[in-house]
Amino acid sequence: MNQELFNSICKGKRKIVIQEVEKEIAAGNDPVEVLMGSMIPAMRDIGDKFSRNEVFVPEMLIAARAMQAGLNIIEPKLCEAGHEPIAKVAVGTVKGDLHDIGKNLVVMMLKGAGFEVNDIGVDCDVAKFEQAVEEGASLVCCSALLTTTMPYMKEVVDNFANKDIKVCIGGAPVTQDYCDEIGADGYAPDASSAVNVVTSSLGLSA
Ligand code: B1M
Repeated sequence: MNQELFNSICKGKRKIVIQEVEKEIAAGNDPVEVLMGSMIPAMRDIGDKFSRNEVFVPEMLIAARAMQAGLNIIEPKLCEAGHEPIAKVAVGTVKGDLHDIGKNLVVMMLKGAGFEVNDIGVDCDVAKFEQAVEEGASLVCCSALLTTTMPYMKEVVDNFANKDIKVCIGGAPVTQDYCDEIGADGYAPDASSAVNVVTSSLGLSA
């Protein structure tokens, strides 16, 4: 774990985050390791502090901005693999939900695995997912971070139920049980497993 990177995300020190991520990449360290070992744990830590009322929304926001600055450096490294696009998918955070870091990671991992990804952003209603499908996506990924927005995933699933479009879901409050309950095609607990779930839902070999 890079403690300096972890601390600077927690404290929202964007410039130090950029420096530390650049240092890690220059040293030849695996970007996925940097992400999983230092950056994601920092976001988890800030969330735990928020739960204990030790930090508030502004601190979460500056931590998220610092995290995103680091992700912007990591993204091109993950996508350097240079695969031919294997399928087109769309990824969005559902209606009412503005959390986008996990969604951005899913986008990055899918791109890195060779998918063409339409990132449709946050606060996506069914019409936005529909539009992405009209633009060529054969599978949509829904992200939700709030227990209050998670139920919207069922509306997306129901919308595509009789069409040949797969729906995969994920996000901190989402579980495999919930996936089964609403009839989604797949659930992934993290961005790396999202690649496997999307791949198998589309019937592609890993
Ligand atoms: Co928010 N927030 N937040 N927040 N926030 C949480 C989610 C919370 C758990 C904090 C807490 O209480 N401990 C809590 C939700 C509680 C609940 O619903 N039960 C919460 C709350 C309450 C709120 C507000 C309501 C606070 C308020 O205003 N009073 C508000 C809601 C705004 C809204 O969306 N309408 C709010 C606002 C914000 C900020 C804007 C300040 C900021 C978001 C900034 C941004 O995203 N640009 C923020 C943040 C940063 C967080 C925490 C601290 C971190 C989220 C994060 O980025 N995690 C979060 C606490 C936590 O998660 N522990 C919290 C890191 C990220 C890498 O993980 O997103 O889980 P995650 O994504 C993972 C997996 O879940 C999975 O892969 C990702 C990578 O491995 N995954 C998928 C995600 N989507 C997937 C889709 C897939 C597959 C896998 O498709 C197939």
